[in-house]
Order: sequence, then C-alpha cells, then structure tokens
Amino acid sequence: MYGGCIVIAKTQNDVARHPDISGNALKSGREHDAVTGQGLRKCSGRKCFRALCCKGPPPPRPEYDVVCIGLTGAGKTSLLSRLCSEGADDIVPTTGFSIKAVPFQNAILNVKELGGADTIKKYWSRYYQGSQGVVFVLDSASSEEDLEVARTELHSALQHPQLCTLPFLILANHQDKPAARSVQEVTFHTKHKD
Ligand SMILES: Nc1nc2c(ncn2[C@@H]2O[C@H](COP(=O)(O)OP(=O)(O)OP(=O)(O)O)[C@@H](O)[C@H]2O)c(=O)[nH]1
Ligand SMILES: [Mg+2]
Repeated sequence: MYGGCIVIAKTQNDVARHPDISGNALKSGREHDAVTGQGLRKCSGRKCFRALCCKGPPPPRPEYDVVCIGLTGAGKTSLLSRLCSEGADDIVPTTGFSIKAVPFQNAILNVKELGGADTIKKYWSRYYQGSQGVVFVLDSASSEEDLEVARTELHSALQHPQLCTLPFLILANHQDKPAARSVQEVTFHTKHKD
C-alpha cells in the first residue's frame, strides 16, 4: 500500500470521557491527598499513580477478528505491515495464512491474511469461520484477465454464508502505478454481472 491511506478508526477523547480520570475525581479525598502529598498512607499505590499522573491505564480496547483476502501480489502483507509500522523490505508471498494484531486508537483488529496463490485460495473458505469483518485487496493496475479473476473471487466471498452479513472493505491498492484504475473504474469492473 504505497499510494493512499484509509481511515478506519475515528479519534476518541478517552481521557475526557473516563470517569476515573475526570477532574471531578480529583476533588474527592484520597486522590486529592495524593496530589498534595498529604495522607499518602490512605491511598493505594495504584490510585496514587493515577492521581499523580492525572490519568489511569487506558481502557481495554475491543478486539475484532478480520479476514483479509485478495489475489497474490495484491498487497495484503504490505498493507498489514504498513499498518503495523513494520518494514516492507522482506515481504514474501504468504504461504497458508498469517495473523497480525493491527492496533488502532479505539480497537485492535486481529487480521488473518490468507495467501492468494492459486494453490491456496481454493482453501480460503476453510478459514472464514469466526470472522467479524472482511478486507478484500485488489491490484488496481492488474491486467483485465487478473481483474476478472479477482472479481470472481470477490463475489464468491461476498456470497459466502459466513461472510455475506459482515462489514466488507474493498481496497483498491497499487494506486501509485501509472496504470492504476480509478475507484470508479475498479467499481465498474468488479460489479456483479447479471
Ligand atoms: N507499486 C506498488 N507495489 C506494491 C503495493 N502493494 C504491494 N506492492 C508490492 O507487491 C508485491 C506483492 O505484495 P504482497 O504484500 O506480498 O502481496 P500479497 O497480497 O500479500 O500476496 P500473497 O501473500 O502472495 O497473497 C511486493 O513486491 C510489494 O512490495 C502498492 O500499493 N504499490
Ligand atoms: Mg501476503
């Protein structure tokens, strides 16, 4: 994923909303003592730490299981490496599947990437169970023939009983290439043919 950026998570002001770390909490006895250094014996270590730092540990983020599919070379591993702030130098085709925990401000996505080689994609559906969302990565600069194969796989996934009701993101990748199709062209080419 070199040519664009997707915003999946929105910002959230956790600090302002967190009841334990709002200004009102500091008005009450023990936390206030901790701030002024008075009566520290009454204050547990955890509360003192919270009061002194004016914030507590971040609330646990919800986790979601997401499956990421697309033909080989579409850029699934590259996308996930970028989202995990990892280098993209040693990326090789995925044999089987790989799982990465992708952290966002308000959630963690446990993304299972399924390799897109012909010998692997016929087994994709065996790994759909338990998914809560789907990311389908496309090479926007691929040949007409490859785009047709991708379209077939995309619609097969969209209609699969374990995926058909889930949130579905289609990512038009390789946008930095001169031959890349626009979002409108990719949409046109990947629409279901009646
Ligand atoms: N120019 C360009 N190259 C990209 C982009 N995304 C990935 N690549 C390159 O495309 C090649 C394949 O990328 P991968 O991330 O391995 O593709 P994949 O979808 O994981 O492939 P499989 O694991 O085989 O299914 C690598 O050489 C990447 O560097 C992109 O947006 N633009
Ligand atoms: Mg891969």
